[in-house]
Amino acid sequence: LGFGPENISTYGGAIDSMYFVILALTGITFIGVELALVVFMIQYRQGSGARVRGDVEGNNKLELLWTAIPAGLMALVAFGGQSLWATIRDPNAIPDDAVPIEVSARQFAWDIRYTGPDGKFGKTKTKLITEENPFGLDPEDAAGKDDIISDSIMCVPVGRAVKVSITSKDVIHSFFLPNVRIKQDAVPGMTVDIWFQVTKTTNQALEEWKKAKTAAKSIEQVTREVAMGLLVTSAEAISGKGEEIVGADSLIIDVETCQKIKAAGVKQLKVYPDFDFQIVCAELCGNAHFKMKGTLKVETLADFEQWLKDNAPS
Ligand SMILES: [Cu+2]
Repeated sequence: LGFGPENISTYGGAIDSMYFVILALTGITFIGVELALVVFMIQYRQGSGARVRGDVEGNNKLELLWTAIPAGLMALVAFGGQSLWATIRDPNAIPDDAVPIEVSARQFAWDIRYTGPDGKFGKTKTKLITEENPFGLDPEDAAGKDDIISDSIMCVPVGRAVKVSITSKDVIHSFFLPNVRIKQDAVPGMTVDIWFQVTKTTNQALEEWKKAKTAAKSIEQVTREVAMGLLVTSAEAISGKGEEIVGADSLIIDVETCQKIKAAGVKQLKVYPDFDFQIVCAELCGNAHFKMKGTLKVETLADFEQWLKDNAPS
């Protein structure tokens, strides 16, 4: 319904709808109450001569009504959201075939662990935790030999459920995937499981976004924006020649490239800034909290398996 960033999770749409219903209920109530306040302020302002008539001690009917209506609305919201809450947060609702992933938060990054080919996480010991061994993997345990550890990049397969077990090594953080509509506190000494399933890959989202949202800009404007720090990772020429420069894959366009593009005769182009789904920390956790970001890479199952292989311990 247009709140927040694009939804890419199976249950995100239901959360957005519920968000809208609650916003509508509370919004209408807010406007009604504020309007009544303003009307009474004007009506009974000093010097208006207006006086409250009769007894203001109490009106049982009115009091019953304004207690019953909010209570009813609250109950409606609570019961209406119950099944959605259960789908998302009931540990028994986590699909059995979900890909297991562990997340351990620290100031100011996310350590992420996969089981590796054996499907088992190796044993860990808190006292073995170091910068090089962020999970404290026990070298004695064979199950841990193939565990894959990634710093702040979480790769997940599209269309498959993923189970994430979240904890923290230092202070309370909050693991937040805005596009997936999931947020869970990362608490030291405690592990909480969440799950989600993503409906489109990063590449699909990027292609759709390119089609829908990108307007052509003049080469002069692009040069200015790049000079000011916009990171452009691909572009498309609209008029003039220069396809060979602009069309190159995984090209980072800097001011110098802009000048080349201009010299080649391109007057207008569409530029595509760097695009990724983000992992953010939603709990003020220290002085670099704002930098505590990660990347959620959504790949096809084949590319996900390739990513695991590429990141396997050597
Ligand atoms: Cu944090």
